[in-house]
Amino acid sequence: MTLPPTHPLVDGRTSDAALVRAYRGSLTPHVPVWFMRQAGRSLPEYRELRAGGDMLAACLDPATASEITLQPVRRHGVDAAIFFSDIVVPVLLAGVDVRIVPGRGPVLGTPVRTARDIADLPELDPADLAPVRDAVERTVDALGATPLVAFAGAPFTLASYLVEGGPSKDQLRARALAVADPDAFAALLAWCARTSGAFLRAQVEAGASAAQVFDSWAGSLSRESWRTQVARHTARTFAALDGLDVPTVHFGTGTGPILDLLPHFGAGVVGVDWRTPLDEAARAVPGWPLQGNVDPAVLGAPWPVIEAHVLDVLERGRAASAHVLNLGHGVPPETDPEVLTRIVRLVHEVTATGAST
Ligand code: 1CP
Repeated sequence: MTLPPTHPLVDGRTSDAALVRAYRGSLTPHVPVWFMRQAGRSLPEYRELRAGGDMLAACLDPATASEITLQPVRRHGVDAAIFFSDIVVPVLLAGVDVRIVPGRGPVLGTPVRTARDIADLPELDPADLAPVRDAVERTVDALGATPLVAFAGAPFTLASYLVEGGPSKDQLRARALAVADPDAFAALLAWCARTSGAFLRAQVEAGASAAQVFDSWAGSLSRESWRTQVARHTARTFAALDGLDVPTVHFGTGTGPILDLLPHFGAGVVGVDWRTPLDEAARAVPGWPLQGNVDPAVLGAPWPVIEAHVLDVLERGRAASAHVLNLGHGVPPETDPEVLTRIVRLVHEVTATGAST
């Protein structure tokens, strides 16, 4: 299926947006900017709306998920919305017992540790993604010319939560499974790729104008393990979008050693964490649009320090064929939202020459 004529990328609502143009490597009137985890705990209006309610229930209530997605767009004037959901939403919708524990993250009722556990994982029925489609449709209607970014977890990042049973420091059990039982590990990654892929495709079909895969924990793997055991499954997540012509972004943390490999596995744009300067990243992936990479640790500093850092990121980003300013990872919950608004203004002002790429 190709995108329907009423899709915002097709009917022209977002096809000329700075974000979409930059992701496609075209000239933009200013460097576009959005922030990973821009929706969420840094915003008082989010805390008020959530007020102790269950996180996954909020994700599955279309009106709530849509409102939370729109909050940072209204407040900061960012160039994109990122759909408010979580990488484990499709896992829950497949029928796996998973919760999000406040202050901690996704926790499994029963971790998935053996070949038997993996074979028993239920398949996601795409019809069960209806609340996701509904939330995306409402959001896209409200956004008008601002593009919505769809997202999903990359197979290894999702698999880490399933195997570990929750957040972990270095994904040791997941990496141990890769060594102890490579076939079971491959079967698990294939399940994750199907599940994440269906989640991503549903968002794009419902109106998202770009798609980002979060390979957040790719950096805990060796280059060799990522290349030989994981990369083809990440590529399958992107391949779920076959036939839908939307720009795609691959983001991970600690991916410095594998940056040069990323463009070969399905993404058109490379997201860079805070560890690799963008000019260095541009040398690793010459000609590719880059997204990043303001250090989240800088957001609590006095404004002149933040400003100097953002200007440095912009300067280094000029080495790329196109640049979308973002953070090198998510917004820390304690961030003063006023700082994010000031960054958006700064980026728009200093790059509004009409000649930025
Ligand atoms: O603006 C946005 O980006 C909000 C939408 C969003 C996204 C893109 C949420 C809401 N989660 C995610 C993706 C996500 N979830 C990733 C990939 C991005 C990244 O690397 O940060 C990962 C790894 C998760 C898993 C997860 N969910 C964690 C991390 C746990 C760990 O291992 O360190 C946490 C804390 C959650 C819960 C969660 N998801 C989202 C929010 C706002 C929250 C906090 C819930 C709350 O209010 O308590």
